[in-house]
Amino acid sequence: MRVRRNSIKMRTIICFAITLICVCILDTILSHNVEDELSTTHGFAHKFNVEQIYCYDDVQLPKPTVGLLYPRASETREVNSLDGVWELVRGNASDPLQGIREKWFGRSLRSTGREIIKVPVPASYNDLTVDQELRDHVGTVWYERHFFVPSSWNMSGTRTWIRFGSIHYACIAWINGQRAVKHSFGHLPFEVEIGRLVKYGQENRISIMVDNRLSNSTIPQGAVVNESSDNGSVAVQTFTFDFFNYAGIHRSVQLYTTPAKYIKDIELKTQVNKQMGRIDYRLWIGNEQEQDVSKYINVKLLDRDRNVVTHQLNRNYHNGTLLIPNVKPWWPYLMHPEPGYMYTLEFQLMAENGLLLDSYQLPVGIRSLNWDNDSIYINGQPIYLRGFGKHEDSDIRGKGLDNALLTRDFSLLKWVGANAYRTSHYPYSEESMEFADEHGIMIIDECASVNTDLFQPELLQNHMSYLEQLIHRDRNHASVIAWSIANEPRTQKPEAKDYFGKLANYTRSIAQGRPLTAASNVNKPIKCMMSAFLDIIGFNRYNSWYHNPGRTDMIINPMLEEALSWRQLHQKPVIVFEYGADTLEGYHSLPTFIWSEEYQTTMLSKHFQAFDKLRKLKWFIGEFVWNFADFKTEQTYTRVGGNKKGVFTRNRQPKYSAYLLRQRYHMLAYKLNNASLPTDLFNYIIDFGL
Ligand code: GCB
Repeated sequence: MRVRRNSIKMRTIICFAITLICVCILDTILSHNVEDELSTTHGFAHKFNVEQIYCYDDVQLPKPTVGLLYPRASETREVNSLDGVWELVRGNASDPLQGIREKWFGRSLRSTGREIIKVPVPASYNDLTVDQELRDHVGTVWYERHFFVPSSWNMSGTRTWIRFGSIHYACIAWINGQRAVKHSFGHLPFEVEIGRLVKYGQENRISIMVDNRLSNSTIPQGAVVNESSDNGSVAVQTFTFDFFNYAGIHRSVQLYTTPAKYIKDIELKTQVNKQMGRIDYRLWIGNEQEQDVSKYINVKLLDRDRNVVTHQLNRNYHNGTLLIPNVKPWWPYLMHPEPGYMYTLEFQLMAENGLLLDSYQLPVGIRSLNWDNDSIYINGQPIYLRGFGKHEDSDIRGKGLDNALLTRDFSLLKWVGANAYRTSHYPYSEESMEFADEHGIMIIDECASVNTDLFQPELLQNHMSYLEQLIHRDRNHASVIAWSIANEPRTQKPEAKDYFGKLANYTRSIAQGRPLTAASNVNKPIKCMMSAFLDIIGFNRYNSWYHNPGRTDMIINPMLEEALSWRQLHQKPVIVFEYGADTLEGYHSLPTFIWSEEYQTTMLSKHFQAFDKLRKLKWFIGEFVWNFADFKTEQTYTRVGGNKKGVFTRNRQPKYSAYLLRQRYHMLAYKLNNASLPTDLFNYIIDFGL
C-alpha cells in the first residue's frame, strides 16, 4: 500500500516537473522573456541608460523564404476563404499559457466553459465589443471555427494549404487538435500544407492562440509590466510607439490547393528602355525531386484587356526573359496619362505530353527603377514624392483588412493628388499593395521596427528576418520604390552604429533593386548612427508642433537648415517623412491657434514654402504629411481620442487643410509632369474682365 502511495507521489512529482518544463519551453517558444519583462518598471526603453556593448558575431542570417504566392484560383488551383464569423475566448491575463496547458486546442472552445464571443475575421478584436477588458487585453486569446474541405480536394496529386495574411503578434494554429503552424511578427503572411491534418468531405476544427505581448526582442519592441491596480496586480503592455496595439486575425485566412508538382514561387525584375520592356523571371518548382514529368513552361503576357502580347515556351523552367516591344510602362499617378498600367503574367507548367501541370497568374507592372545621389528615377525620369504617412486603422475594425476602406483611401489619395505613401509603421495588406500597383501610387515599404531602443543581438536577428519576409512578400510590386528599415530608432545611441551597419548590409544584399531608407528623428543629423548606411535620407520633424508649438513663424528656416545639413553630411537624396499638427475637426480659430483647422492649414502652407526652396536643389525628393487620417493611439493626455494629425478624419472626410494640400499636390503634378488639373481645384470667385 505504502509502495503504491509512494509511486503515486513519485508520478505526481514527475508529472508536475514535466508540466513545469513544458510551460518553460512554451514560454521560450513564444519568445517572451517574462522575467525580463517583469523586472522592467517603466516599460522598455528605459531599462538601460548606459551604453551597451553588444556583439553580433553569432547573429545568423535568415533562411530565404520560398513560397507564399498570393492564393489565386486557376485551371489547376482552388481557393476557399475561411473569413467570416469565428468564435473567440479571452485567456486569463495573469496566465496566458493556461490554454496550452489545458489543451484547449484539443476540444471545442465551448467545452472550456469560458465566455464565447462571436467575432469577424478579418478584424482586430479590441474594439468589436463594449468590453474594456477585451479592448485592453494583454496576453493570449483563442480563435476557433469549423470548416469543410471539399472531398474533391482529396486526390493524389493535390496539395491542401492554409495561408494567413497576418495575425498580430505571435500565434500557434492547430487543426483538429494537431499543431499546424507557429508564426511571430504581425503584418506578414505565413502558410503551411495541411493535407495530413484535415478530414476531406467532413467537418474540421481550427484553433488559433494569438498572443499580443511585445518584448525587447519583438518587432516592434515593448514590455509587459505588472502594475498594482484597485483589483491587485495587473499585466500592462508598455511601448513608446504612437498607435494602438491592435491584435487578432487581421487579414484573410484562406485554404487553397496546388498540384503535387507546382509553381512554388516567382520572382520578377522589370526594365524599360525606350519602347522596349523586359521581364526577367525566376521560378521555384515545388516537389521538383518527384519523377520529372514537367518539361517546359508556357509564359504568356496579357494586357489589361486580356489580349496576349507576348508568348514564350521555355524548356528551362527555372528562369527566363521576356521582351515586350511597344511596352506600356508602369507610371506613377499624374506622371503619365495612363498610370499604374498592369499586365498579367501567366505561367503554365507543362508535361512533355502537353498536359497542364500547374498554372498561376501574377499581375505585373513593367518599369525601371534607379537611384543615384540626387534622386530616384522611374523609367529614367526623376520623381518627386507627394504623399503621406498612413496607418491601417479604422473605427471598430482596428487594423482588420477592409476592402471598402481601401477603395475609399485610394479614391482620396487620388482626389488630393498624392502619388506616394509610406507604410508607416509596418507592412500593409497584400490587397493594399495591389491597389497601389493599379492606381500608380508609389510605396515606401516599411518594416515594423518603431522606436527601437535596445539593440540586442536577438533583436537584430528578428529585425533581419522581418525584413527578409517583407522583401520576399513585396518584391514583385511595381509600386514599391524603397524599403524603410525602421522608424525613429534611438540612433543617437552609439550601439546603433554596429546594429544598423549589420542590418543595412544584410538588407542591401536582398533588396531586389530598391534603395534603403528609414525615418530618423535625432535632433542633429551628425548624431544619427544609422543614416550613413542608407541610400535615401528620411527625417521626421514637427516644427510648430513638438518644436515651438503655436509658432508658425518658426517653420521655414529650421526646415531648410535641417534638410541642408542632412544633405551636407551624406550627399544623398533627402525626403521629409513626417511633419504635421494635431487638428480637431470642427475647431476653428482666427487668428490661428494650435489644434484648429486654420492652424493645420497655415502650418502646411509654411512647410510648402520651405519645400519649394529645397526643391530647387534637386536632391530634395519628397514631402509626406503626417498623417493621412486620424488614428487610434493608447490613452494619454496628449491625445484626444487618438492622434489627430490626419488631413482626413478617421471616417475619411476632409479637414479644411485637405483642400489646400490638394491644390499643392495637383499643382506640383502640373508643374513637374504637365498633368492636367481637376476642374474643381479652385472655386469660382470673380471674372476680372467684367
Ligand atoms: C512621430 C512618429 C509617429 C507619431 C508622430 C506624432 O515622429 O513617427 O508614429 O504618430 O510622430 O504624431 O507624434
